[in-house]
Amino acid sequence: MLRFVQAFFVKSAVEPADYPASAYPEFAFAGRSNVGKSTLINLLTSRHGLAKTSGHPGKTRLLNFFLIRYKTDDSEAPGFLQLTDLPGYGFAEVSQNEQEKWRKMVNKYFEQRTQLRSIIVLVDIRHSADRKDIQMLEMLRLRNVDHCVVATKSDKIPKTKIAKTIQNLGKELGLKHEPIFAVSALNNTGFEALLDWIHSKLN
Ligand SMILES: Nc1nc2c(ncn2[C@@H]2O[C@H](COP(=O)(O)OP(=O)(O)OP(=O)(O)O)[C@@H](O)[C@H]2O)c(=O)[nH]1
Ligand SMILES: [Mg+2]
Repeated sequence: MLRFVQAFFVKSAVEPADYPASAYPEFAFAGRSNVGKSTLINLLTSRHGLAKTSGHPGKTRLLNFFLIRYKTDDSEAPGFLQLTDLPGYGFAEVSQNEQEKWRKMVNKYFEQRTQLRSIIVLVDIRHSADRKDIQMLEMLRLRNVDHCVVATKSDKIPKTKIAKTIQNLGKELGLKHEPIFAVSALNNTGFEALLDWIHSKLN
């Protein structure tokens, strides 16, 4: 089992020259604005104000880097990894110019962040597959970037429908071997499977 024991905000950046210099394995959270990326980081780290969240989409505008000290059952020694909160996409009030800036910032990150292990793509469990999410997943496939999908806000649908809903969503999103997990920040459920998956990428 993987446990995050300490979490720190390192810095925000736009350009690769400003990314943290550390070479720890890194996992990034991507998805539409308001899907719950920052909330998920706070829950995984049990630090509620760590990543700034908001009821208004478009809260996170830069790449935000977090350093995590973790422990696993198989080792006494702590390890380190990093999480990156990516700014959300698909926010209607954003100008063309801003969208282009976003595209450049995220593309550079995918191309140049050498220790990037995997991307965690978040989708809202209530919505059917979204064009922007499909585009993001296609881009990750093309670039050969390892990834999984997390369906957020599972508290918004009946418990009995969760398994079938994520199975359908996975199909619609074109997932083949990549897993899809359902989580709820409200009920604090679904994180173990995601943590196990992150753990499996660490060696
Ligand atoms: N009911 C419920 N609400 C959630 C859950 N996760 C996030 N939210 C809410 O969704 C809203 C957006 O959450 P954020 O974490 O700020 O979303 P984000 O993806 O970081 O958004 P941007 O920074 O704009 O890209 C907040 O009001 C959260 O409280 C969840 O699992 N269940
Ligand atoms: Mg955010």
